[in-house]
Amino acid sequence: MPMPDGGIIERIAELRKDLNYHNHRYYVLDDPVASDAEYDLLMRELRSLEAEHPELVTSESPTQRVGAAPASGFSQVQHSIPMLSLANAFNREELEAWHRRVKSLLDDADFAMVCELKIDGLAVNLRYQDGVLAQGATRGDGSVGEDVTQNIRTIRSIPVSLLGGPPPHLEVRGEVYLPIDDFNRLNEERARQGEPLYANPRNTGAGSVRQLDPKITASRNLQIWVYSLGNAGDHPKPESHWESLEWLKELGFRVNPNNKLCHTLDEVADYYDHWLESRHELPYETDGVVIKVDSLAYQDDLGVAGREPRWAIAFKFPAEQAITRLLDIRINVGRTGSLNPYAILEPVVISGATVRQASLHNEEDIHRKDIRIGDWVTIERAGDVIPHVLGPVLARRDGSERIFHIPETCPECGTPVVKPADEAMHRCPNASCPVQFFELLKHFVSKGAMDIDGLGERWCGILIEHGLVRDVAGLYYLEKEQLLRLDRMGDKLATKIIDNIRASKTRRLPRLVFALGVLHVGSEIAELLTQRYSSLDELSVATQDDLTGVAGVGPKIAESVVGYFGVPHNLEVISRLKQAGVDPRQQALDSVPTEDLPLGSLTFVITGSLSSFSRREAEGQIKALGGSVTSSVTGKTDYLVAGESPGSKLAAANRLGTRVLDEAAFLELLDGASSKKG
Ligand code: 1X8
Repeated sequence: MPMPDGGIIERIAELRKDLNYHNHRYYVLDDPVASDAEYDLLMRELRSLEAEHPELVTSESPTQRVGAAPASGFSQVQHSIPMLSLANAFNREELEAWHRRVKSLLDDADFAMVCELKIDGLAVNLRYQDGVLAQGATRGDGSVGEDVTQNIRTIRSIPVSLLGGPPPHLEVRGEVYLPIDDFNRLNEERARQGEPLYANPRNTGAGSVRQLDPKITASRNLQIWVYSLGNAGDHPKPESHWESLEWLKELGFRVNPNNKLCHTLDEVADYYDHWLESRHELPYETDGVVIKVDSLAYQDDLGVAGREPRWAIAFKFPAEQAITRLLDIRINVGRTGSLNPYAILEPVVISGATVRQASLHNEEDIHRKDIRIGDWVTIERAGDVIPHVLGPVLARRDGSERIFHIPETCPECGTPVVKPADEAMHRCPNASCPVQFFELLKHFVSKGAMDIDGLGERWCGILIEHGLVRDVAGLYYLEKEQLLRLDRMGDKLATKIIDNIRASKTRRLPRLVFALGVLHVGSEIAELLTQRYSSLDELSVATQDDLTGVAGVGPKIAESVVGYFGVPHNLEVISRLKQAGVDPRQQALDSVPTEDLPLGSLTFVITGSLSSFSRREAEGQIKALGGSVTSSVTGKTDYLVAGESPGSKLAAANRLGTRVLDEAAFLELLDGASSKKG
């Protein structure tokens, strides 16, 4: 049914208005008036009209929340008004001292205060131009943040166009957070996939906002609480903070309903006490209460001291501790054979979560803190998944407590345990210790090592359990039929695993050296070693003296490498790897002129943090392929490698037109270059 053009434009405008309205009811007010089906119908109609008329698509259309392609980095944003920090109070006395000081600065006037929850999330500044979301930025250092607009756009409780009569220029501030339930679901999923768990909702939420790919941000169900009005241009400001919060609500922002206008310090203290008790009923994490002088004129009078406004204070909740019985200390054997002690606790609830285990560092630390089995101990959960044991409650000892000793033999395989004099950890020296082998196999197939996709933790365990692999070389002798006999293994996955195992045969030598799991040989050291030794054979006959001659390799590493190749079992594994065709070679660096290497004469600058390796490892890889690494971006820089939170170097690169590589592009470049190097 063709409509006249004007009709289409009108219909699109109407659909957007309706969708924004329903969006606000659902995501901001948590009070929907349309069913999901009705909402979907409107969205579908808008999508199809926009598909027919792509020229009518605008960035603030409700269809455009997840449209953006992955970015190569974030550019910097200078905040028009600095984003301040808050002074802290840790007890009632400090709160009273703050109140007295404010009162005296205000010539003894009475003043109202607004109490708000302090959200443990990521502070952002949102800028609206003519009522349309124009920019979302992180706090950064308070003066300069990162432009995360495309990610902010995916957060449904952040309006893309404002309701009512917004001023031409408006900035607001708030805290973006990941709800606790969503955090737990995400971690459950990661546990199923055998991936390492995220530590806490705060870091995970912040990491999600600073994702280069907005699709990942969109998948995280982030939320916002808007807590202050920022730069509003020439628009007349409300008289009080409380009124500005009311106005922000009218404009469509999600403002916390638990905010409270208080007139006395006792009311403030009651608010704090209430939330200290009830904070765990909230679906998000809080770490205190923020108290703000309500009158904006008084706020101006009070001003800022350093980076902290005198008119506000954060009254922090105490760190969450609990006291419980330490029932036992058990050992978990790590990949390199380290014996890691951990505490089994009488279950206790902290921060709304039941805690049954806590980490302990090593025997020495346990003895230094005098922690004994049977002790009552204080444990602390500082926003982390795994709490730690602070120490014993000595007054509660009755003499039945037992001093803990690391066992003399490995609890997994019975091999006598060793403790190198210069290390804190005890180790099981048996490389075929079953638990160690499980950890080693997981490491061997992991991304930074041989990168065998499809072989997650679960399948590693199953392969070992069924005796299909007894050492890492065993992977290369696996046959598809053997895999197909396993429960829940389909043809598609079996094919993928076998293909990926085969593909891993051509990984570069430093990756293989790293994958072997030699104690103290991380990916960076592997890179250094293979700049000198061009094959496993050469490396395996290097002496302690030869090895310490390699820059960056000290006696501890050299001893470990010599020790590794001195174990007959390890030599056998290497020989089986070679037989299976896993024997990468690379020319040693000192025998090839740098300019003949694939990255020869190219200059790199690295900024921000990379997830696959440390800064030094990345440098090592670039140098191994003949490139050079410098610290600042100039006209001579060929590439800027930009990890997460890249900072000012990215801005410089953009200014100079330097090519910018995100982590994925950088990995691709390295892989391409190293295959050329052959
Ligand atoms: C930080 C936070 C503020 C509020 C809530 N959560 C935070 N993390 C609030 O005002 N309700 S204010 C603030 C700051 O000014 N640094």
